[in-house]
Amino acid sequence: MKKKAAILSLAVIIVFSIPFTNICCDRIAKKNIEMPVEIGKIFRDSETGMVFVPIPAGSFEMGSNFGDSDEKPVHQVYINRLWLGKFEVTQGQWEAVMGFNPSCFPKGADYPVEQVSWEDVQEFIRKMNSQTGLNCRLPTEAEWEYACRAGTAGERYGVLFEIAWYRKNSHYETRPVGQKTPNSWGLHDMLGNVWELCQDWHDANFYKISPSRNPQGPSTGFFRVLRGGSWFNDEEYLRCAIRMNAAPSLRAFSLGFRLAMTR
Ligand SMILES: [Ca+2]
Repeated sequence: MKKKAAILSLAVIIVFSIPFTNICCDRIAKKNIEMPVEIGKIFRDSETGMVFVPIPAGSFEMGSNFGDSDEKPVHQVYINRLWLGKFEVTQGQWEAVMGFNPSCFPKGADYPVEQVSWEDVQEFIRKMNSQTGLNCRLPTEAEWEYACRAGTAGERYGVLFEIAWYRKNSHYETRPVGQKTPNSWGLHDMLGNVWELCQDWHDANFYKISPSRNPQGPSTGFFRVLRGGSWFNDEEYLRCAIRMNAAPSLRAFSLGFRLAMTR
């Protein structure tokens, strides 16, 4: 964890209109995952252009026996169905809702927004929900890891160079969202590009006491959970199970988010 803290500190210093599109309604039998009738549909919000992918209810093994201590013990978790952003929230979407672009790499509407804190994101969500009538929020870290894995059980959901922007291929900057190969549920850049804020407070020992259904994290804490690694990180940080944390007020050029939605 000391290494994680050092990486984030360094980052600080340097500073989706188509309504429901039915593509496929096949039922897919997959162990422990209840594929819903919605699988294959997407939802695009007409106000923001934000695209959401349906995440089926199901169970998965959360954590890693090969990662850091806060990724253990591996434990089974059940997640209710939800919708999750197909992409990281972009600079164009942030600016449309908030009226400004805070990003360190303000290079275009399709780039992920960064330099936004957990607290900033709560204001973005409040305004976006008010404008759109949607019910958006940050995903829990259990929802995030479940969606990242998309039915896989390894350290990653594909070959890293093909699925993620990270230190070895990013040229030390963010990249437009959606250019890398998505996971099997259609989610892009779950690993890499920008770290993604989650709803939960971080507790390194939470997995020892975690509820088995829809865990929400500890009720209090000092740091919020980040997931997935960024353009700035080496491959050891680009894993489905890795857990990073940051103060709720922290803004960093490697830190962004994607939204969850319940309807
Ligand atoms: Ca990401």
